[in-house]
Order: sequence, then structure tokens, then C-alpha cells
Amino acid sequence: MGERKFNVAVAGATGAVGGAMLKVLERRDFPLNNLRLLASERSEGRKLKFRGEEVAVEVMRKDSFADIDIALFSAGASRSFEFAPAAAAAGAVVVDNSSAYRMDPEIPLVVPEVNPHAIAGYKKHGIIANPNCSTIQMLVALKPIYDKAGIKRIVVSTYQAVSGTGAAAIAELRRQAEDFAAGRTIKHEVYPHQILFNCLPHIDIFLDNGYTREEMKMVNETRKIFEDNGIGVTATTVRVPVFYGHSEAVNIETDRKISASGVKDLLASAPGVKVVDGPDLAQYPLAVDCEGKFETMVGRIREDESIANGINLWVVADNILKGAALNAVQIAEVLVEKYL
Ligand code: NAP
Ligand code: 3JM
Repeated sequence: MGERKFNVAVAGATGAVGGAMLKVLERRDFPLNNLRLLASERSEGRKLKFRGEEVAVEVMRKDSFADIDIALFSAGASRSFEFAPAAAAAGAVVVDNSSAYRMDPEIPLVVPEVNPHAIAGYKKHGIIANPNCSTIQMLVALKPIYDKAGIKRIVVSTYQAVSGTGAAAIAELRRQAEDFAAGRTIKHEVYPHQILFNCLPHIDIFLDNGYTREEMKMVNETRKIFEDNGIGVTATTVRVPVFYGHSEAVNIETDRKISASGVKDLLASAPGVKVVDGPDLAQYPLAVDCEGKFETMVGRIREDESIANGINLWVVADNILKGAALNAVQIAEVLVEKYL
């Protein structure tokens, strides 16, 4: 990395993802000159700690991005539609965590371990989209297999943490646990049902085809990132009472035969992956072990004995880190190393 330092804005700095962005910028020692924290009117006057200093939160406006080099957005899709073009017009490169631009064919959709070459496409509109959390960790695990054996079809079921919904949902699960322990009635506001001791097969809204939008994000984003419209993907996405860490049961059918031990060997040296697969010692990836970690953990690697070329995997990552903040900062790192 060169000598230059960059001006960075974090849009949605007071949120679950925005807070993690600040910690990731610190942990990875990002070459930062000036940091601007943006949120809604509700947060005006708040101060957040960064590298030991207090930084005041400002209200995001269209003119908030003068002299910003990189704007990391995590303030929701409607805010991205409203403010990301203004940030790009002011000369910032936007890395957007929302679903707003992901499927726009003129906007790159990037997981640095999977398709870093696509970052170059930011030049057209000044915006790069971060994929959905569930897509990111699945493709980090599948990319080496895709390159070696080809993948025809993916069948995935997710077990997703409440932190993916944001700060209010983390508070709701905690409150339900406290109310349960105290013998009080359990109330819900964020989710349509109680999440404590429950599994909700409902993430984002339902679409006309009976799938949720979260499920279709996994289908469409996988095709775009792998640049493979022929790959079959089908998903069931489920919210579970876990604070941090999405888990996924992933079944794949490959074009060519690959053994379970072949997959283990491939993943052992794959970027961003840690193999945790010691069934004799009850070792496998767990959400609670992934909290705060940068790696995507993969275990339970075994052959699907019901078809000729099938593999089953269990894939877990910190949804707020690799699923959002870390992936965005990794994209920013490639930008400063190669393009800015
Ligand atoms: P959150 O905890 O609810 O935080 C929302 C953030 O957006 C807060 O900082 C909030 O500021 C800010 N905000 C809301 N309305 C705003 C406005 N009108 N102007 C400026 N800022 C505004 O949610 P989160 O979990 O951090 O997620 C935020 C967004 O990131 C999501 O909506 C989603 O688009 C994206 N996300 C992506 C992934 C992924 O898979 N890549 C995962 C999670 C989230 P206040 O505190 O002032 O209200
Ligand atoms: C994760 O403003 C919104 O509707 C954002 C909702 C949201 C998204 C999204 O669609 O951007 C909440 C949590 C995501 C996501 O990563 O797709």
C-alpha cells in the first residue's frame, strides 16, 4: 500500500453494520485521513469512538460527500437510492451494503475472494455493491469447488442471526429472553412472530413466486457473481434466535466428481476460509465461535450419497463482518491499492 491516506464517509454509522465498519477500519489499519460519520436526524449530536477519539455524527445530506474518496453505505436501500448517486457525483466511490444496486447490470457486485476483477467496473457509475450476507459466505466457500469441479446446482437452507435485521432486532431477542426469564409475557415488534425459541422461514418480504426476497437474492446474486446464468440455485432462508453468525447447510451437485477429502484439501488453502471439520472431537463451525472473526468457517464436509457428484457442507460466518462490514472494507482496500 502506498503513502496516500483517504477520506472515508460511513453512511449509517450508528447502525449494527456501520458500527462494525468502524471497528473493521481500526482492526485492518485502513489508510485513513479523515473520517465522516453520517446518520439520520435522530443521531445528531451523538459521538462515536474511533481510534481512541470521539467523532461527531452528522446528518446525511446530498452535500455530505465533498472531498470524500470512499463512502461506505449501510443506511438501508432507500437511503442508498437517494444518496449514493450524489456521493458518486461528488467524486466518492460508493461501496453500498444495501440491495439497492446489486442486480443493476452496470454496477459491479463483488466478493473480493471470488470476483475481484469486477471491481474495475466501478468507473461507470462510481458505485460497487456488496452482496447479501448469506450469498457472500456461501460463495467464499464454494468458489474453489466451482473452479475445480464446476457446480451445476446449489440447494441451500440458512439459519440466520437477528443482527442481520439491525440493532432493533438484536434488542428484541434480548428483551424476549429477559421477559421469558422473568416470567413476563413475550412481545414482538420487529418480527411478525416471537423469535425466541423459534425459527421463522421468513426473511425480507414474500414475492409472487412464493419465495422470500432474501431467497431470491441468493439465487440472483450467485448467478451474477459467478457470471453463470446457467447455475441452478434454490434457497430456504430462516431467521433463528442467534445474535451473531449465519449458518448454512449447502448441498451442491458438481459437473465433475470431487471427493470429500478433495474438497477439504481445496478449502484448506482457500482465501478467507477456515476448515473446522473434526467430527470425532465434535468440531464443526458454530455461530458463537464465528462472532468477531474474519474467516468463513466450513465443516461437515461429506459426499451426498444420493447422487453421483454431490457434496454437503456447513458454512458459518459473522454476518455483520464478512457478511457486510468486512467485505465492504476489503473492497475499499482493493480500491486504494489498485484504482485510487
Ligand atoms: P440498523 O442497525 O437499523 O442501522 C440503520 C442505520 O441507518 C443507522 O445508522 C441509521 O441512523 C441509518 N439511517 C436510517 N435512516 C436514515 C436516514 N434517513 N438518513 C441517514 N441515515 C439513516 O441497520 P443495520 O443492520 O446496520 O443495516 C443497515 C443497512 O445495511 C440495511 O438496511 C441493509 O441495507 C444493509 N445491510 C446489508 C447487509 C448485507 O448482507 N450486506 C447486512 C445487514 C445490513 P440512526 O441511528 O440515526 O437512525
Ligand atoms: C439486509 O432499506 C431496506 O429495505 C434494507 C433492508 C435490508 C437489506 C436490503 O435489502 O438492503 C436489511 C438487511 C439487507 C440486505 O443485505 O439485502
